Amino acid sequence: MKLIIVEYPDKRLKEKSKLIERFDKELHELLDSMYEAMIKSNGIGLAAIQVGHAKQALLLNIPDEEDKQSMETLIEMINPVITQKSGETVYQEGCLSVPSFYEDINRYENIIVNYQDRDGNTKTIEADGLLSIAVQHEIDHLNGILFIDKLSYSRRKKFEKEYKRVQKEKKLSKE
Ligand code: QAP
Ligand code: CO
Repeated sequence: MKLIIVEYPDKRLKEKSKLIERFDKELHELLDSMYEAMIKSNGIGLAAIQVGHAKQALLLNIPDEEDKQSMETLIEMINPVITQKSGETVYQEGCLSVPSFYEDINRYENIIVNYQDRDGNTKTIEADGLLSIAVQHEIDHLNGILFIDKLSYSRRKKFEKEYKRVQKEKKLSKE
């Protein structure tokens, strides 16, 4: 399956993703293709809606201490729910669907998440640090929320102006 990453301001990014009920070959193929798309684009997290599938599936691949990404540290979450959250943290986030932009975003420091794996087994994970931030960012995608939706009015206006300028430049450089 060849997947293309959907970019802002594509309306699909505002869709709410649906619960996954069938843990079949079709789901496994989607997850495998999402992994390929994420690694090829240098991402550490990807939600299914970012490749046009409104299903509650996401991937996380946080680099290790040596800044290496590997299949062993890949986490696949189906139907994730945050059951506990505490503390506060700020991180300069980016998103494969909002290329070339990074902004400081407030998140919870610690979270507990219930989810299912690709075979439908129930799992619980306690996360802090970058993993916690990434999970919150990706679960926002399942609810149609982008990190730029969390900016103040003035920072959002600055972003829109800057983003349009960069999109125009990109278009010109392709011609
Ligand atoms: C979400 O983000 C995230 O603009 C994953 O040109 C963000 O993988 C998790 C990327 C912050 C934790 C902290 C963005 C790649 C990748 C770009 C990504 C770009 C190339 C973003
Ligand atoms: Co994102």
